[in-house]
Amino acid sequence: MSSGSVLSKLKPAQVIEITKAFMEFDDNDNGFITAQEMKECLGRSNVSHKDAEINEVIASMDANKDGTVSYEEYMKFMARMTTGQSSKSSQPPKKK
Ligand SMILES: [Ca+2]
Ligand SMILES: [Ca+2]
Repeated sequence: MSSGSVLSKLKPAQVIEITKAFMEFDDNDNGFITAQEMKECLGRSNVSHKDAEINEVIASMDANKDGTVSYEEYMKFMARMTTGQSSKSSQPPKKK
């Protein structure tokens, strides 16, 4: 069951934006983002990044810890980011 309450807070335009970004990241169109794909995508757009940071972002999105980020995991993560209090995103919550 996929209907999360966070998702319903997003505006349709935001959902479209976020979905587009997902498709950009998902280079081989299999519906999952890997750290590798995200690194390559950022590399293509000349966004400077550290591998360790990407790994961290992927890990924080990867709710079921299978090493890839599904569309659903990604959407939930982005929904939290988008609807959360702080709009600046680069500080993933520290978890023990
Ligand atoms: Ca993929
Ligand atoms: Ca996953």
